[in-house]
Amino acid sequence: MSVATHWGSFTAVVDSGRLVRIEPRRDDPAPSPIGPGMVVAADDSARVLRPAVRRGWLNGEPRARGAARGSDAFVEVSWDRAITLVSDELRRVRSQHGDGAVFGGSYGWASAGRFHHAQGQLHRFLALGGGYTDSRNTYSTAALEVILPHVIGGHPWSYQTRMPLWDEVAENCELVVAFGGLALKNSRVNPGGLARHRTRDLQRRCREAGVRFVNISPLRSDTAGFLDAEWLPLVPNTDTAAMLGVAHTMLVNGWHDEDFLRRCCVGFDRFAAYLVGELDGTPKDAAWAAGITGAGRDAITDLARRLTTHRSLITVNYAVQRADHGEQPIWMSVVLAAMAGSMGRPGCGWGAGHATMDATGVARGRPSVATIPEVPNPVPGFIPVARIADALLHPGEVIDYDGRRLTLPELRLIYWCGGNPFHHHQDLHRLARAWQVPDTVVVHEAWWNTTAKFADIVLPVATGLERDDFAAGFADPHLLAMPKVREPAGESRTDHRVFAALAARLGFEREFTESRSEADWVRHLYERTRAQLGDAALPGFDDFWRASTAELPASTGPFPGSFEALRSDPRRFPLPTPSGRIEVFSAEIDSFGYDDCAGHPKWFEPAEWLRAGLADRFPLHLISNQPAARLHSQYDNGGHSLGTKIRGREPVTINPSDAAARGIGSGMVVRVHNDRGSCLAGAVLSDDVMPGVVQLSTGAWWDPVQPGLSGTLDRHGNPNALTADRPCSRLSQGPSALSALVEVEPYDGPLPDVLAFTPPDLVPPG
Ligand SMILES: Nc1nc2c(c(=O)[nH]1)N[C@H]1C(S)=C(S)[C@@H](COP(=O)(O)OP(=O)(O)OC[C@H]3O[C@@H](n4cnc5c(=O)[nH]c(N)nc54)[C@H](O)[C@@H]3O)O[C@H]1N2
Ligand SMILES: Nc1nc2c(c(=O)[nH]1)N[C@H]1C(S)=C(S)[C@@H](COP(=O)(O)OP(=O)(O)OC[C@H]3O[C@@H](n4cnc5c(=O)[nH]c(N)nc54)[C@H](O)[C@@H]3O)O[C@H]1N2
Ligand SMILES: [Mo]
Repeated sequence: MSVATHWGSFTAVVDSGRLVRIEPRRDDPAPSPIGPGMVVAADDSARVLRPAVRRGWLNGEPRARGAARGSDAFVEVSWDRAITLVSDELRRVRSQHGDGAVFGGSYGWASAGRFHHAQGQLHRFLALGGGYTDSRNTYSTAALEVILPHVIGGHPWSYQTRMPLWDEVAENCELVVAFGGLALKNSRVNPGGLARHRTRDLQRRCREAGVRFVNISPLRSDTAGFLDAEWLPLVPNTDTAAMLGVAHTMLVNGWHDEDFLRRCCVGFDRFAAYLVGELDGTPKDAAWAAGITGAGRDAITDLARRLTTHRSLITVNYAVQRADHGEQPIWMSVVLAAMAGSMGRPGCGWGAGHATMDATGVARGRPSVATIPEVPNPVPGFIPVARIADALLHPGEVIDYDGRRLTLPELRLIYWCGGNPFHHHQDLHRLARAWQVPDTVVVHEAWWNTTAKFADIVLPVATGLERDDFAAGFADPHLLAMPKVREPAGESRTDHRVFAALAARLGFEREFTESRSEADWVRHLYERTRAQLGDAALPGFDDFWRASTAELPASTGPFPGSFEALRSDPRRFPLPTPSGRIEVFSAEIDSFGYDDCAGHPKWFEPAEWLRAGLADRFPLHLISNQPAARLHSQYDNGGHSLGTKIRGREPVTINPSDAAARGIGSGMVVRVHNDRGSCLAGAVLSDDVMPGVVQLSTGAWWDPVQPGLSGTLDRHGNPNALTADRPCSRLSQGPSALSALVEVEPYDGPLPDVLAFTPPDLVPPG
């Protein structure tokens, strides 16, 4: 039977209802090893088998005091009782505190599937029930999503259809300069699923066509070996300074594309004045950039020369903007590409996120595919996604966001479905404190991960293997059948079935289900897609289900906002910005008057970086990048991720010179720490990491020794025990996970057992 996941398509081998194996599909040239490992997790001891309620909550103990969430035992209850508790509490909170007191922002990747999409189901349910406070933007690219509409205009994600594809790079481009690299591990996934992994072979094609690659990153391994990339490691978070140094060199040598800047951009003069130091007396020249970034002066000058004498592409990944002032490297990369002379030329110019997902740089899009229908949310208020702890700790406070003033709402009930905040949020100690504030936390989960342990009511849900659905990934031209491979574990139910039961209790079941069964919905959404495309474009549902895949017709656009069109005739093809051109200077951003985001790209010192005073005590920069072995925290309990652990801990990679200076040997358990917290991890020594940097991937389930104690040791290795909950700037309020300093030392205390995958104390139903 076919299996569709965010990390690819597989085949499940099932024997009398039992899941035996998950195998890669033969037509996938680069299948992800995450798939086969899913079997280990399907029935592990961490599965949530019955609805469960935190003991203190059930006893009606004061909710806003103490630190019971995260350490209490749970009482298992019947589904009927659980549905009563949740529906009564929703009714109480709505009537006493208003609909905006219900937080349904519920960020997270959930699972593939057009119908059983966790957030889609939750939002539909909460909107029909009166509304909810939502969240805006993503943990992935909040800074990019807010800055790009000012600079190049259009939808925050429209850059994905406006940047060159690998094929076009292979054909037209000579030099790719990648800020943050092009890590193939990241192209293992694609949101919503994918039929085949294509990035590796397309990158190979570029190399075979003679394209040269420069990997600007703290990790050599951020480009594949076969690309033979030149490695230019920079002090982390200094990309903007490097780009400014390159830009200055272009400008003073007259190598920049004056014609394009004049016709197709606005405000270059204002920026140039900053570049040469007219106002602050500091020219942002190659020597200045070298002093900040640690890259040699010649390397900066050389980049300027090569970028302007070759058909070049500047691409920037997402990690560089998940940092303090993360808006700047994105904005500056656009400006640098505009100066370099290749902007708007086929296969060249500028891009973001090449290789961060399989489809980015592979395809521009696919036709639209129906999903669980949205219902307008009657509550207009929202929070920037990463400001959740702020909202809980400081309701009523007013914050800036993209030129607006937002009042943080008072949240009384948190409803999370399809995400894992106790993996994804920065400074988990602060989140754990904030989490004690609301009256009630409801979580739908399949496993007793940290977020489930920090809830009041946990409702066990079926996984993507345990329900019928179909998938369609971002920019992937396939529909993929997702037949139920096995029955839901224990008493777990689909999210939809839970919401339907709650809606029935609250009096809007018909509106929620539209009187369709789950099977009817899946068929209905497929048939709607088919009708939209013209019936001939796709087979009937039964044929599709038998074949398990169907090819979508090619997506022909339109893809507005093209830089090629802009270059050809900026009057006829203006960009959707206020000036109709690329905004090197944005009068709008300038008018906001922010001290942490000016009217043009600018170098701001990060709060934490290797040249900060704090580095005296914490001299290593923590790179908490995406994990190769799982999707964030998903399937950390799967066979593949478990197999990468070192004495049960998440691996942390450190340069041999830094390890030697600290007496750290390969395979040793170490303690990574700073003023916010500490975690254990297993040491890996490698020259692939530049000196001064340690790399610890995200997603190991947070395993605090004392969940209520701020700064408590994490036994397992989640980097968010160490990161800062600090917004990028007042403009985007995005997360800045990649700006954190730490120290590492051998851990010679008695090794505590990892309890991340052990359920809390469960009191069986009485
Ligand atoms: N330090 C640091 N932190 C980071 C980042 C970083 O670079 N550094 N990166 C950030 C980024 S880019 C992201 S996108 C976030 C990711 O953060 P998340 O998207 O929250 O992480 P996931 O592990 O994918 O969490 C998905 C959760 O949904 C559950 N789930 C899966 N399917 C279903 C379903 O059908 N129904 C329900 N109810 N639940 C389901 C899974 O069990 C899992 O617990 O992390 C962010 N955090
Ligand atoms: N296997 C796998 N793939 C994934 C995911 C996953 O969980 N697992 N998550 C997906 C998601 S949600 C997202 S948003 C994307 C994220 O895509 P990215 O944000 O691009 O991915 P990361 O792995 O966080 O970072 C890539 C590299 O950026 C480099 N880097 C970090 N800081 C800096 C810096 O200051 N300067 C420079 N020049 N480089 C820096 C690091 O060396 C890191 O390895 O990945 C997606 N792909
Ligand atoms: Mo992400």
